[in-house]
Amino acid sequence: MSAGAFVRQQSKFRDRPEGGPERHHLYVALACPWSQRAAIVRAVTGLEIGISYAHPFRDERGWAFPGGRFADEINGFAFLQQGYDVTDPSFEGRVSVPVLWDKETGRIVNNESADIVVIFDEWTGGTLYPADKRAEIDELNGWIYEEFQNGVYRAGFSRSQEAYDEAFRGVFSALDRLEALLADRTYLAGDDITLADWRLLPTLLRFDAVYHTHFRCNGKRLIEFPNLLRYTRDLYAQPHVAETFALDEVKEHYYTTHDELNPKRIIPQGPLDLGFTA
Ligand SMILES: N[C@@H](CCC(=O)N[C@@H](CS)C(=O)NCC(=O)O)C(=O)O
Repeated sequence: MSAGAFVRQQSKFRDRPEGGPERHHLYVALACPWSQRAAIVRAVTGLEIGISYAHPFRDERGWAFPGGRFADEINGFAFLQQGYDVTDPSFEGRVSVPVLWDKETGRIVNNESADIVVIFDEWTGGTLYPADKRAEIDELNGWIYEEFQNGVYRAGFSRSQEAYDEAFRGVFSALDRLEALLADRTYLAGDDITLADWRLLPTLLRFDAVYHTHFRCNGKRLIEFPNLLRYTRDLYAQPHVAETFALDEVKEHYYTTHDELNPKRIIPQGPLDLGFTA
């Protein structure tokens, strides 16, 4: 890895839930791609679990619940930090979403989206992560996360030209690889939608509106990849998926929260056509 590379912190809470969904609650920010993964799997499986939405703007106090649509009806937290503090008073890392919360013990069970989507799938019958496809799904998840989904962040938060160049190359080689894969497959692992698809989708939805501009991933736009665009449109049109995509929140979050990248906090008007919403 190059000097000046962005390194994401490891998720701290990785426990398995005790009991079923009714005992739990999900905290997300729809602005956040890792949160949207969890929100999508909750929505498409019809999982009955309560959900609270953090406000898209984040300052040094972290994810907040200022009220209205962005209220925490379960614990009345003003900041998600409070949930981290009661779970582990010695926690000094960054307060991240999504969070799976145990209402009985009053603690965070898990704050890793990759785990949370598997838990949700198990609670709803396990059809999105079938045993015979697991190895293939895991292999896809590995490079897609590394090169593409975390790669856009590494490009955006690079502190050197070299680190940026390396991340940029990874992002576009992953997009080329996905484009080639989708030339003869409907979904990543074949004819059926799996967790690999729902994990990937949030990054594709944000690509042209945010990563292309804000994170300098401007080699090409998503709409220039015909197979990926077809695939994104298909997934976006599945029942309940569009409800989890809050474009205004996404744009507000990225363009107003990262002052080192966009100090004037001006939110771009475009793109006028994302290609998958119509
Ligand atoms: N590995 C975690 C990453 C979650 C994550 O990084 N979330 C971001 C929002 S997109 C966050 O909450 N960051 C808080 C911060 O950096 O202060 C997951 O996938 O659940």
